[in-house]
Amino acid sequence: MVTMIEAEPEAIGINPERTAVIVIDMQRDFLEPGGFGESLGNDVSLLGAAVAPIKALLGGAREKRMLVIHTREGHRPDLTDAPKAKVERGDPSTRIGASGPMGRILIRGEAGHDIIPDLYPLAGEPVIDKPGKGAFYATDLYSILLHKGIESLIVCGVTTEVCVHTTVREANDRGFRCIVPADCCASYFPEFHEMGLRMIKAQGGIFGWVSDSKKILSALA
Ligand code: C5J
Repeated sequence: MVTMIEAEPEAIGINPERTAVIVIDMQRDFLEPGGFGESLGNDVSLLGAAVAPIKALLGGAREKRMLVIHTREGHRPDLTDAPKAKVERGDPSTRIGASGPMGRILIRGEAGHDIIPDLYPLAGEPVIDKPGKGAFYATDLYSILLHKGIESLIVCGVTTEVCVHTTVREANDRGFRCIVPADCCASYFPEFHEMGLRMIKAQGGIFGWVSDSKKILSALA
């Protein structure tokens, strides 16, 4: 059954049974003080705006029994999957792998690497641990989506212009229709958030469609 979702540059029809919601990197390391985001000099409070809309979106998606997938950016404790070019940036005392108040920064298994309590995955929802910015690179996301018969994605999370954008670009090239709910994404740079969304929907929707949680929820209801 096709559900029409109000979006830009135009409305898009999806089959909820063949649509997955992907929540990108809503981790303590990005949203809470003392983690990776703050170590890079960012005001992490700016990302909090996306939490309530994502929570509402997940409520509607779960009610519809849609596939919900979560991602976490991070690395192995021995850093063997972390490119030197990524690690060797910034002050060594706050780099990836350095010790912080939530454990080692951006390292799997540490408190900071985990998803914030408000959006914690439900049992059975796949969690994809990704070493890069895109959720398809060096992960089994593509095979999960293929095996589940997924055609369309609702991609949200943080940050709009980095991991959300990279994932949408990767997904678009793999043939998935991507809808990005604007209020369910956030950035440390509000202007990058705005521009990132504009880039997705420009040129007739070059990477996908931009909508918001209320429009998606009313279409699913
Ligand atoms: C960043 C992300 N910004 N999840 N990661 O490094 O967007």
